[in-house]
Amino acid sequence: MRLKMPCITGSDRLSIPEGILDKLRRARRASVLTGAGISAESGIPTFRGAGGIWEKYDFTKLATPEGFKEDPRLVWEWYQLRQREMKKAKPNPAHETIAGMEDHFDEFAVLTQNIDGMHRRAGSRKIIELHGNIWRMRCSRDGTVIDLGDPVEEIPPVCQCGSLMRPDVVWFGEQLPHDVLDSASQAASRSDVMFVVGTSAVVYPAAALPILTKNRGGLVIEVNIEKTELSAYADLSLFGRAGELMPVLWSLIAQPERFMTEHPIIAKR
Ligand code: BV8
Repeated sequence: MRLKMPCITGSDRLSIPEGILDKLRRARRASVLTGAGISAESGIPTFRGAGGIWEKYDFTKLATPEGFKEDPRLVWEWYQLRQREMKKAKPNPAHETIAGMEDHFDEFAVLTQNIDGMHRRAGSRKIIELHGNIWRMRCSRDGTVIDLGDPVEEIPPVCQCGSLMRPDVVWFGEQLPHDVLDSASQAASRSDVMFVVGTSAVVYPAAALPILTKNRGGLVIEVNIEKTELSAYADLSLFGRAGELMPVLWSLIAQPERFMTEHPIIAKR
């Protein structure tokens, strides 16, 4: 059942079929799969869509091992630029809502494709970074990992062993670390509900995780400003900005009584 909702401002309208709402309120194990869309309202551009960074930059040259081999300086210029943007950005109400959901469930995990570190800055602890983190770099020869508090200064940075450092992210054509994929698949298959927020769901294996939840009888709730590859599989798609929808959706699920007082007309539906 998908509800086509115009772009929602604040909490003026959000109605969820009783059956789904009931299941959401009884769920004990949950996960949230996030993509670039959840950080859009923090001012971090998404990849696809209007103004997406892939419009300006060719990811085959910048987010692949081959691209790094060919021109490591160009690749670092790009990651340095993104670090500077991400440093300026702040978590938004969608990140904060997800951080607040963690202790409500017996099992909970944020499965993020984002390398921006925003979920941790918002207070989430149970985070699986599927594609790595821009605030770490590692030696391209011996794998030594260095944490970065600030954007890199000298580019390309060099390891004390003399080899080039590379961003500690997963590039296209590279496998996700086994432990990361295993724990993400575990979390997805054990979830009573997976919220899928701000992703176009076209990059694999991340895009396959909601299907794992669905195949195990779990609910898939999509939050996006538009339809995606996943909408056909979702039990419910809520169309609107994550920073506006997530707080309302969560208060409807977790504090029905408070929601009733705050939104009496809606909740009765
Ligand atoms: C691998 C880190 C083994 C670096 C990234 C099966 C089928 C087809 C292809 C493949 C396949 N299996 C493997 C592949 C190849 C490839 C792949 O999936 N290609 C795609 C393009 C088809 N996958 C891989 O290479 C993976 N490795 O599989 O290894 C292997 C290898 C080779 C061949 C076979 C097997 C590694 C993938 C990881 C790559 N690294 N990032 C960096 O960031 O620099 S991926 C990067 O792009 C992001 O991490 C993210 O995953 C993806 C972008 O997607 P989104 O985050 O969803 O962002 P997007 O802009 O697309 O969408 C934003 C959405 O938000 C939109 O829907 C928009 O409407 C919405 N939105 C916007 N604003 C808001 C909003 N929603 C709500 N509120 C708002 N305000």
